[in-house]
Amino acid sequence: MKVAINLDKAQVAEMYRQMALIRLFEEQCARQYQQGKIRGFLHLYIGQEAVAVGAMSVTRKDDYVITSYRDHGHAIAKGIHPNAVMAELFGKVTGCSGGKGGSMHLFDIEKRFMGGHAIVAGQMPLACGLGLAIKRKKEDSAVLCFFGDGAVNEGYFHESLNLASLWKLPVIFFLENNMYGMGTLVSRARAAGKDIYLAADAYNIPAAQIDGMDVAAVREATAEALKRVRTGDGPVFIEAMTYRFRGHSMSDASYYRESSEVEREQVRDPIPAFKKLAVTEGLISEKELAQIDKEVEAAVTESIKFANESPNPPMEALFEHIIAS
Ligand SMILES: Cc1ncc(C[n+]2csc(CCOP(=O)(O)OP(=O)(O)O)c2C)c(N)n1
Repeated sequence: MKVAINLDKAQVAEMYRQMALIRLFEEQCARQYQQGKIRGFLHLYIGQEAVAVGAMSVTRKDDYVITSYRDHGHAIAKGIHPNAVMAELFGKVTGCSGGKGGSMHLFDIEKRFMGGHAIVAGQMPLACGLGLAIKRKKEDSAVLCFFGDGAVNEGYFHESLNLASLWKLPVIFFLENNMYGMGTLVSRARAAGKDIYLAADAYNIPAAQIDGMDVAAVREATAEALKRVRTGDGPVFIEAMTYRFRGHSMSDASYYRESSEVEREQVRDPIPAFKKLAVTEGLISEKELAQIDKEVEAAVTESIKFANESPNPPMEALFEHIIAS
């Protein structure tokens, strides 16, 4: 991990708080799922927190974020209250999508969080649409579009990169390479093997590969990318090398990888690594970290209480928000 030298004390505390919050929130999600409180699909982001937190730490409120079904971390980092996320996972009316979206379809228009999309790569053309709207309105906000390594083999990926480059759209294409698309190792699914960021060159898009386990490196790369995107020079592609510590979803027993591989990767866990670095650099004390941990625990406990006590959507809402064609 690089030296977090460019961060001040407040930024370190906030980035640690966000990562710790997302981690604990999701550990509790797994528990709530096992207890039958959360149903349907549940894809945990555990291990990848540095990507969402590092990226979001330099965005503005008027920037858009759009992502895949593995969306809890992005939603919380974009500022959606944990209560509204947990309530959504419980299917309650107080959830950020009114209890009708669930884990894969978190949404909050006010926060400019445009989902939560279950179709692999489906968020990419939508990101281009958002970028086009920004451009037409002559605004200088940006779109951060997160996707996994499985998305890069879809047609949408190529069409989106092509159009975004051609039309100079203000989109950051943020690949979270966690090594697997469900149970398929990236090198088994992609002819060109590793270094996916090189694919952006075919579309004349500047690209970089970064350590996605280093929150400070993610922050720095995003800040750089935002500069270009805001000046109207077109999209940027970032490949963040990361790893998911849990299964693809709750029903995945992870038979496709050795547990020794997971243990080896856990040495790169972004949270203890950032903690250690920040303490060594004198940017935060063990006491301050413990206080943040306490606050995070209280926030997660509160989110479960809130979700438990919230009502289900009313019967009358059954036919609302349905598009018929
Ligand atoms: C178009 C499409 N094809 C297949 C699926 C089934 N599916 C769901 S998740 C997934 C793997 C995607 O992996 P990746 O993009 O690497 O994201 P990750 O799960 O690692 O975050 C697949 C194939 C789908 N949802 N949509």
